[in-house]
Amino acid sequence: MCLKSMELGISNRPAGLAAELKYWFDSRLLANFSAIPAQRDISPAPRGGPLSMKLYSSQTSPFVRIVHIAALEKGVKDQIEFVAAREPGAGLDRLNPLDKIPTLITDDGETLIESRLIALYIDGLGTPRLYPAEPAARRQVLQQEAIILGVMDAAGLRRQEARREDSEQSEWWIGRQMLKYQRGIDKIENELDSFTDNDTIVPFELCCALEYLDRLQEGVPELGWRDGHPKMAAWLARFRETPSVAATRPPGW
Ligand SMILES: N[C@@H](CCC(=O)N[C@@H](CS)C(=O)NCC(=O)O)C(=O)O
Repeated sequence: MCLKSMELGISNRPAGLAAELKYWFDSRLLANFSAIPAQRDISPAPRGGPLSMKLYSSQTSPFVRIVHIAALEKGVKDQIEFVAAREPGAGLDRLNPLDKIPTLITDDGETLIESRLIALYIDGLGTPRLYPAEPAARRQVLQQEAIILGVMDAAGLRRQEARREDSEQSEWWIGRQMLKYQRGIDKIENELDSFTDNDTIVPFELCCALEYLDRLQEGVPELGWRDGHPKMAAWLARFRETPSVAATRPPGW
């Protein structure tokens, strides 16, 4: 491989190649240093092996929960080490400039941010199911996902505003977020069958969103969604018993 194409390779897969080079380099150094047990402490976990990926997470993040469910549904949860992102020294800000969870380090050493990108990556580790391959069906899933995650973002921003001093809160900003939130959940209620009558990521995301809204509503009552959305409430009562959903419910939820 010529230098130019190596450089291109590096720019395409910076973290992965860098990790591989470091591994090779460290292995060579340690092989010449007999006092250190050869490789045992430095070998990366085998690709696809137990704990070969790292997920920066917290127990209560609904966005992390989506990724966790995707991993369970795809049977790759054992490959993921969950790292408490908010522990001192976790260093998430050096990996993700947005300093947000979820952030995934793949077994290639690549850093992926945003729940939807990570869930897409996890789905691609086996035969895609959570995001259908057929273009029209895939677009529909991505569109419905955008609405659900958008509702979560708007509700989260509304909740954050409530944490500011009363005098600092913006009525204009609150109104904007509440409109997005209300239009979003109304749309989902009206099209509930299309959001839930399938085997994709969408019902799982909707469940994570609704249980998250239930928690936010404890601090901001206007984020309550159950009144006026009876179809969603009845659906959630059934779907919340799905094993991967029940297994990832934060304690106390
Ligand atoms: N759009 C992002 C949202 C992720 C997000 O907002 N995560 C929260 C925790 S639930 C976070 O890390 N917030 C820290 C911050 O915004 O500084 C995604 O889908 O991953």
